[in-house]
Amino acid sequence: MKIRPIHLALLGLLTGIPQAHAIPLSLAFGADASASDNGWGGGTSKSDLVDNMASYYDTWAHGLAAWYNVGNFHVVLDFQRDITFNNVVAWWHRDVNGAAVPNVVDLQIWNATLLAWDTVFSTTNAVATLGPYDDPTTWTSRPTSFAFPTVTTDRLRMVYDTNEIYQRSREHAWLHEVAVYNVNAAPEPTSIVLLGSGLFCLAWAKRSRGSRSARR
Ligand SMILES: [Ca+2]
Repeated sequence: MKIRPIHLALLGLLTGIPQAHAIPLSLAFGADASASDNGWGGGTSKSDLVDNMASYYDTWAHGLAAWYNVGNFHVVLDFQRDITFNNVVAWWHRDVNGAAVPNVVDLQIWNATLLAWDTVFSTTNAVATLGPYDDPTTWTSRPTSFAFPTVTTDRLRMVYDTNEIYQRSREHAWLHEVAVYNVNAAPEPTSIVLLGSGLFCLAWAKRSRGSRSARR
């Protein structure tokens, strides 16, 4: 019997295997993550911030939670190499209507000459960019997306104001992921070769079909 997607879906239902969602592959996947502190409660895992997962299926206890009203909280991602990017997507644990999402966010990159952080993006209205839950059936999160002119760096720091959250909603923020992307980047040479090969095959197939039709 030929295995079709419907068979896999039925197998998943019968065996209780969750259908894991996958966010686009982050350039920060596997980076070294550190933070202002070690988090608290179920949110004490810095490595969860760079595992390319916005939802979890085994337990609620994932990600990094900042305590209430402790001023600026920050997360540092050390990529261990220079990477180029222009978009950061922060995923916030099970937020309801932005109550536990910061409005005041700065993104900074490391300036190795001045030995200081350069701010490349600032907002006081991050909740306005809040997107839908990644997977509402499980321990999930919602994204805020920040776009800025393209930068190249080996370290990113995201700073957010916990006081602003507390004053607005008496909540605290809890990150599931800090994903990094280079949006609209020029395709890699390998992609161009693959695309070229695909176009050649398509043209060849069309020509073959045309020849067969002509012979009929
Ligand atoms: Ca994660």
